[in-house]
Amino acid sequence: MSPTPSPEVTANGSARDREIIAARVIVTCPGRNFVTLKIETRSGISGIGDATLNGRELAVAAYLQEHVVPNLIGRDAGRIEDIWQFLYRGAYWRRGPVTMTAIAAVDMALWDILGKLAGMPVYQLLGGRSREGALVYCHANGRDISETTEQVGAYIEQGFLAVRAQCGVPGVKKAYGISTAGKPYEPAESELPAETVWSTPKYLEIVPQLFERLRADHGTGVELLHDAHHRLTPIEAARLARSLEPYRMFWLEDATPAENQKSFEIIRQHSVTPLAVGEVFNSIWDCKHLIENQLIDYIRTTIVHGGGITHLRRLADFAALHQVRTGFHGATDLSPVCMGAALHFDTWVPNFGIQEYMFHSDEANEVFPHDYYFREGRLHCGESAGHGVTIDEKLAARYPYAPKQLPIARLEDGSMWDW
Ligand code: GCO
Ligand code: MG
Repeated sequence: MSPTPSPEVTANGSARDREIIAARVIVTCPGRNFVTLKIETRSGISGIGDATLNGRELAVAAYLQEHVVPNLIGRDAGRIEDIWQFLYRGAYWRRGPVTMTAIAAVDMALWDILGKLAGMPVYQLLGGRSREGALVYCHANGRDISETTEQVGAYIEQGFLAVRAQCGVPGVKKAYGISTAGKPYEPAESELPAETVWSTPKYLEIVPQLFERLRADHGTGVELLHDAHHRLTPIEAARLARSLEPYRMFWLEDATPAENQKSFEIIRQHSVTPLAVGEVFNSIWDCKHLIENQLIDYIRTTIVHGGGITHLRRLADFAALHQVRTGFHGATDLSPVCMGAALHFDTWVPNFGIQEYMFHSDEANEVFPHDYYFREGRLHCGESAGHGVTIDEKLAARYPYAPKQLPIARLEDGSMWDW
């Protein structure tokens, strides 16, 4: 029964040691749903990858279980690039959030395994440290401007150097980014999508007032960000971007939906407010025109939804050629596993901009023990081999999957709009 010896024998094990012998999908809900892929090798070393796609968790779990896992068994976990190409090109059906999230989970787990085999943190495998820590921004929100400015102040006190600010919109019942009283912000609240109502004119009235107040209250030392969450048409986005210029934004995010990448030209023609986009992108092709034409300043596509470290590295290098920097998505619906992997990437990538940091619940942090930590406005990845995040499977099993979907938005006349 002895298998053919592999020619690829290294100090850190042979291809036989690296052979993938098992892979399984773990779904858990410590406060919110997370999907994790765990890959095991013959050496006993295993790695994990995040596969969470908010509101569509089981689609990715099934894609992994049915179509990816059977293809992994018997492969050399060290052939990260080839496995990526196999899953991307080999599937015939390319791209899309489900496929790219599944590929990302495999890729993250393989980099984790490689790091453990090499005895190195992932950032070291990527080329080593470019900085001491990753500048992060957290989320401040409030029902009105006063509540928001108070929260911005509280985060500055805690050492944050950059804060995203959102506030309630008078006349709009459930504006994007505003928490339900006393709870941390978590938009996927119900089994079927909550219906929210949207008014762009009302929103455009309040946002410049919010940032005028924030600069008056907190000065110019703090970086301020805002997320329009795909609600505006290009010309409305241009108007907002221009009206925010006096407040020197770090960025205006998702000002308009980006399927039509050319639409960002309209915003650029009218404003010098820096633009960020890409949390819903899955590949370099979603932002090729945006980057090549320098229509954006920050690309937000992150490891879990963009095909993993292998594809993001390609995207970041392409962005660097055009002076576009990274600003990875980091909402709570991306698991601590993605955060760990992203922080290694952030520590290495030369064209780093900023990293989003929403705080996971204590339960989620217990299910996913990790070595990254916050200090003085920055997140720091740890020095353990791999990406530094593990899963407590016993604990995970105590939190069964609970179906939840993101809300939808309609205009005041009932027309469907972008949430
Ligand atoms: C952000 C995002 C989130 C998304 C969420 C959807 O900038 O963090 O816009 O708030 O809405 O990740 O699942
Ligand atoms: Mg966003």
